[in-house]
Amino acid sequence: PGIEFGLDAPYAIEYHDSLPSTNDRARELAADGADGVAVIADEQTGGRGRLDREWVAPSGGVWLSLATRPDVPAARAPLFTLAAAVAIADACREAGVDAHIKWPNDVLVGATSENGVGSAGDDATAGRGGRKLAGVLTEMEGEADRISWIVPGIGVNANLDPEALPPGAASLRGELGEPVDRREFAATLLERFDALAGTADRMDGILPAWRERASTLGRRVRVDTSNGPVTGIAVDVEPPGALVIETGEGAQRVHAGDCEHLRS
Ligand code: BTX
Repeated sequence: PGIEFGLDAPYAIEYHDSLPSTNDRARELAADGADGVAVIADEQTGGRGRLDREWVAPSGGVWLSLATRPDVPAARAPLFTLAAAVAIADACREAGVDAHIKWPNDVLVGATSENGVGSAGDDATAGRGGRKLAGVLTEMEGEADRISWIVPGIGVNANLDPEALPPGAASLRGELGEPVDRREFAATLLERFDALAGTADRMDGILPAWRERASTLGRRVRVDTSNGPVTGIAVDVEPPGALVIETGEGAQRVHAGDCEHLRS
């Protein structure tokens, strides 16, 4: 534990060869007062997705969680998830992979056409028309008016064989045909995230960047929310991260849920 990862980044780096989950370690650090530490592991043995789902995280990925204590109201927490998705998409593009964001937090590669040709099997979370390259799991604690800590957890399938991943997954190596420099990738990602997170108080710094990189807007979607499914055309994302869906019976805003891109 605590090996210097040797990154030139706006965060202190705590590198581990193996951890159950970088989010668990970053939560510990953040609850202890750490602000601005990136926990990175080569492998996770108990990686977590949203809603208690498993995140497969063998050696070769970029598994990274940030221990942060930003001075913003808890209602703005979704912005950090959007910022993480933008940072991932930008780092992927810099590495030469044309990645796009599916609301709110999946980074996908592959067909972006309306018909979603190239759909990734029957994994509903992978969504139509794209294979999942990365995901974000943000965890936080705090009062309504103030975040105590927030841990954006970022998982990118970097130098992995897609065969070793669940159906519907893609990796940078699989797309490029050669491995990426994970240090360089992580440094780009952290720099980008830091710049975006710094605009969270304005509410408007992250959304334009997100809109530009998203493949969800303009498409027919179904979002499974805790109140049931909402189907319609995704028309916009509004502060602090709600998806606006035109349902035919008026616009509905959804704040959380699994989004599937539908064939139109
Ligand atoms: P999610 O709930 O959107 O996606 C989880 C689903 O994605 C799984 O049910 C499975 O179908 C699929 N899946 C699992 N592993 C992979 C993979 N490696 N690539 C593509 N698809 C996969 C997304 O949750 C949030 C993931 C965050 C992961 C990071 S890694 C660093 C940090 N630590 C940790 O424990 N979680 C975060």
